[in-house]
Amino acid sequence: MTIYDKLLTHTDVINNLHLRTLFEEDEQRFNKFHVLFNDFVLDYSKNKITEETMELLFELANFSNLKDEIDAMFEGKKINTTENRAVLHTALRNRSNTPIYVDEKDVMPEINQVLEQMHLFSDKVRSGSWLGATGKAITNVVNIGIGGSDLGPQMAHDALYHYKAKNLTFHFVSNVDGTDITETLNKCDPETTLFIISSKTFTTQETMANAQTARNWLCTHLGDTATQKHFVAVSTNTEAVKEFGINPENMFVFWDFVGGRYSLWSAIGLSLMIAIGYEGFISMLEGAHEMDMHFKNTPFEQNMPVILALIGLWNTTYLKAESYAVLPYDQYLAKLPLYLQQLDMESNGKSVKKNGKNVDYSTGPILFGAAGTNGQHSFYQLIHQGTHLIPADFIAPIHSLNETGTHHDMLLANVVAQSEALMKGKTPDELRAEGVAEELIPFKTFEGNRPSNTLLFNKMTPKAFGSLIALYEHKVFVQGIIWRINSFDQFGVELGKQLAKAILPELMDKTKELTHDSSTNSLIEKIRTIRL
Ligand code: G6Q
Repeated sequence: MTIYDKLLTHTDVINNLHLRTLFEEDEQRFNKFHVLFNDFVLDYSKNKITEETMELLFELANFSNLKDEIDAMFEGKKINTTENRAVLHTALRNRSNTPIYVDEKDVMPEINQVLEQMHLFSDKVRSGSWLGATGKAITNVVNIGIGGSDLGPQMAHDALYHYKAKNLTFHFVSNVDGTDITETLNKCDPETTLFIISSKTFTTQETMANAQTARNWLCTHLGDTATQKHFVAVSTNTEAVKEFGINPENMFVFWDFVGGRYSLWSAIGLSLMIAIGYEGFISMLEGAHEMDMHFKNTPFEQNMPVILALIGLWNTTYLKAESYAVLPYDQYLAKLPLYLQQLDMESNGKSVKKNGKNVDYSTGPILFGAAGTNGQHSFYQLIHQGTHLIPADFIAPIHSLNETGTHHDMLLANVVAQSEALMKGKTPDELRAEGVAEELIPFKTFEGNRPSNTLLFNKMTPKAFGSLIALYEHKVFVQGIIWRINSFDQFGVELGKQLAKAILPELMDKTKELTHDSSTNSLIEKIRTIRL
């Protein structure tokens, strides 16, 4: 029997068990199903698993050559096969500084050089010694970028807001909707604003449109030469940066072995370094590096990213859960679900295997979430009593950075209560014992048996944050390997972009003939009638 068949057969066993019974029958369940890394604890005992499930999942990981694949990524092999690229976000945080070769060239010297360039620049902005065109210090930093060039820095800025320089305000403009840039510029003074144009390709339509609008605004107020003091670029495309009018000295490079959604650790994190300082940024890299070493060197049975991945894969592919909730009980992590949506869904939202054949199993789930406790008062109803199986990750720091009265105790009580409620449910007998009226019992019954992980760590620090994000990156990687898909391309976003390019001139000129389907033609006509 193949490992796949063994797992499929095993689902019948699991589907007949209830988590409540599993806990009642085995007091050691938590001891068996939790894993530690630094001050992180991942409790995965409230999943629909037994020891046999985990053995089978580890067998699946071995069968998928996971260890070799992990090594291949860290060694800079070109594992992004459709784009013939290495995948080396781990090199960006390689604090041990061991050489890593791509095409026989050690990438570490260049990585360190750019980090140093970021260091010098961020120190100047933070200390007020980087002066704008009229001699004033910077007070507002605007990162213009989209997707991977926006979500990481923005989410990290919020996550580490506690450590942010108090003299600086940060803005993140991504949407091509003119409202985004206009409302941001309304909050800024041209004399004291610095724009960071973050774009790996420096050709992305939205980013270039926003960058041009920002430049026009600046030049209208301060004249054309002001660009030199108010614009810097983060990109792999030196020519396009020069053409835009940014001095190459004010350009921070990165490389094609860094995927957009994995680029927070590169110069794409420049706004974050300005916000939290060089030491804070390095501390974040160290946290990620420690998670990298744990991932690379720990046997799968104690390996946090591997376990998190296997549990997720079990839920998605074998227990047929189509979605997955990420529920951070930390206000600073409110944007984590948005960030993970890109990381997970853009990486593993694939239906073709690396060998070009279609998959015949489910791959990446639909990910959503919100900061606890807010989600409890909206969509948790469906998680508790709806018809869908929605595994959840609860994430919480044990100490708050803002210990205020008993707020944090209340927050923690809620996170622990939610996973208990999902696991145990509430039976009709329990309701009767509480004196609930018979006609209300069906409505008040909770089936329970709903899986969740709980991830606790001591406190939100740059280091803990780095480890947390690296944990999820590696989780996504492991799942991609086992599903045999390429987690590092994103051709799925291309078609819409191409069509938008074709439609743009049609929207702006009503004499252009329309040759789309009747819906698309009518929508374009409607817009033209109103706008032109
Ligand atoms: C991420 C994707 C995508 C990318 C954006 C921005 O992995 O590739 O989200 O980051 O399309 O691209 P640029 O940085 O090239 O502007």
